[in-house]
Amino acid sequence: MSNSIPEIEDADMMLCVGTNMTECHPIIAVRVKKAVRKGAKLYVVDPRKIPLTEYATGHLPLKLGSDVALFNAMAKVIIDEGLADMEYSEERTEGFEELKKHLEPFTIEYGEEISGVPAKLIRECAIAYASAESAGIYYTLGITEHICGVSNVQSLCNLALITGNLGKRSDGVNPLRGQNNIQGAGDTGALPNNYPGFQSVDDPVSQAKFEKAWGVPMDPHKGITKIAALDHAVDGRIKAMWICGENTLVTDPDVKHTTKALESLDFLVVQDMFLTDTAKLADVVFPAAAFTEVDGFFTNSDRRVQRIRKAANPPGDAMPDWWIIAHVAKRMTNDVHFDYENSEQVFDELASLSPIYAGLNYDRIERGDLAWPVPELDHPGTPILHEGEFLNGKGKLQLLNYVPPSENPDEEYPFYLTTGRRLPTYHSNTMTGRSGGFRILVPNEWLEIHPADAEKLGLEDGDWSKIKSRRGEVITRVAITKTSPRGTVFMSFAFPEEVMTNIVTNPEVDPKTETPEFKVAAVSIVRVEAPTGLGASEPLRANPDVEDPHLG
Ligand SMILES: Nc1nc2c(c(=O)[nH]1)N[C@H]1C(S)=C(S)[C@@H](COP(=O)(O)OP(=O)(O)OC[C@H]3O[C@@H](n4cnc5c(=O)[nH]c(N)nc54)[C@H](O)[C@@H]3O)O[C@H]1N2
Ligand SMILES: Nc1nc2c(c(=O)[nH]1)N[C@H]1C(S)=C(S)[C@@H](COP(=O)(O)OP(=O)(O)OC[C@H]3O[C@@H](n4cnc5c(=O)[nH]c(N)nc54)[C@H](O)[C@@H]3O)O[C@H]1N2
Ligand SMILES: [Mo]
Repeated sequence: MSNSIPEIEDADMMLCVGTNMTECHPIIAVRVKKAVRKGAKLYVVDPRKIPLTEYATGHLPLKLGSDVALFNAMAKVIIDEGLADMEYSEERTEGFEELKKHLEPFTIEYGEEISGVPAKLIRECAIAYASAESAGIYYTLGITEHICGVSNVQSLCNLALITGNLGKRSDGVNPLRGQNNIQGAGDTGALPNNYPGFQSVDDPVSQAKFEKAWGVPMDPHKGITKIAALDHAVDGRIKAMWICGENTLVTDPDVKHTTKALESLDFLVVQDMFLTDTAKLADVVFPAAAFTEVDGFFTNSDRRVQRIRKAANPPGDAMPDWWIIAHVAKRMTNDVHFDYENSEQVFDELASLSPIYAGLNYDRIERGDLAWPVPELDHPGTPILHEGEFLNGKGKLQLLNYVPPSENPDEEYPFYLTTGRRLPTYHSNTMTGRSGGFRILVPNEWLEIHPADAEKLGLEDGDWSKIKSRRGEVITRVAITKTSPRGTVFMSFAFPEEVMTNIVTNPEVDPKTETPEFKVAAVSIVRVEAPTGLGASEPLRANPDVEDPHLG
């Protein structure tokens, strides 16, 4: 995030895009609700009527994958109405005139035609965003898990840059990070293109620095993404794989392809807390300790570096992840660099090699209130990025075009399927599925479908249906609800033992990030008889229309 979480409650305007915050980031959503209570405007851009819309000044229910058309139209309104911050644009950005010209065809009428959001509402939202003193953008997977994910994000950056809403309190462009320590994983170099501290692997200065520190030559080439690695497992270029903390078989798109990839490997290692579907395919399984069973550090969504502390002993042979990796590495290389005695030594090495962590140590992160960059030991941290200037010079405005999703409804597959999360379950349910309480809240999967679509298909609430895409098919119950718009259905992926949702999802990726288009697949839906064996008697499910428990 460019800004810190507590600031959100002082925003004057919040633009929440493709983020089902009350279910997926409930703690952050509390700040949004507080801001609304203090009088802030809230606009929600999401195809579905998610619980956050209950608090919204306006809900823009756009068609799947049409964000660029919508945000370009908003940018044009802002410029045409004279609401752009010209001083900021001149001082801190480049390409304003080019953007203005590029946006000429992106009228609000065109925006309406592509996104389905009424032109008037697009205009209202644009004016509210541009006229607010501090307007923050918050987004999550609804815009990144598309073949146009990068363009989607850049179209939001354009809005922030032309209105000067980047670099001060309660504004910014804020991706809410997904898993608890996904930010920390990136910080420590678990990315194909960076050393720890986001230092590029193809930068000779960084290469020299890490060669000196680690005493071995660095590979000067960027690595590949997981998506590419699975493809290479199929084509035989990759023979062995080590999967740490991921249930890849269940959570990657196109399960048939993933299964083939993992089965093609000569050697698979899985490091997990549980014997997951992925771990069952492994030659070696390393039992990992849970976050409550280890000492270490996590970096959260707003870049605050925090200690985690051991509260219980791990069961059986389970060991901390860093310990397992270091011990295998030591046996492979006999390199003394892997002789860490504790997680603090790992942290100190990270800080010594990464300028953004240079001013941190275990004492300084004791209270967990410092956001990186923290370049020196007496530095107070940087809760707000880009204050006064951008690190890389000027903010470049991007000339973006609308690109439709890679699959769109046709006669054979007449519905859009979008997938995501529900509050009581976490991803493949390996963890939440082990708790009885969660099972009461969400006992099984269901397909969320609009009443008009259900009627056309002869479906009644609780009926069983077959959802089929170009990749394969699954069977699940249906829940009739107005949460999803007509023509678009929704499923989670939390019950793989019954409904392997990712059999049907679309493996097409954004060409820059190789993030799959989990958010759009074309599917057909037909009513089927209840399968024997599965949930035999009464259809079990929680009612999705029940009020948001966080209301009020
Ligand atoms: N309870 C719970 N919380 C979680 C998780 C969990 O599994 N369970 N997972 C965590 C992780 S790793 C992540 S990444 C986050 C994900 O957090 P979110 O991204 O908020 O969750 P999703 O449900 O995947 O999808 C978000 C929204 O995108 C909308 N959407 C779909 N297509 C489009 C589109 O084309 N445009 C726009 N504007 N919106 C669209 C969907 O309707 C949905 O409401 O949640 C984190 N928090
Ligand atoms: N259809 C569809 N598919 C999606 C998405 C979607 O929106 N739609 N979203 C995608 C996104 S954003 C994400 S993040 C992925 C999530 O995909 P995964 O990360 O594969 O999902 P999880 O079920 O959370 O699996 C995490 C695994 O880590 C293990 N684990 C937990 N803690 C530790 C630990 O400390 N150490 C080790 N070694 N293991 C641990 C858990 O037991 C679990 O098996 O799913 C992706 N897949
Ligand atoms: Mo995620």
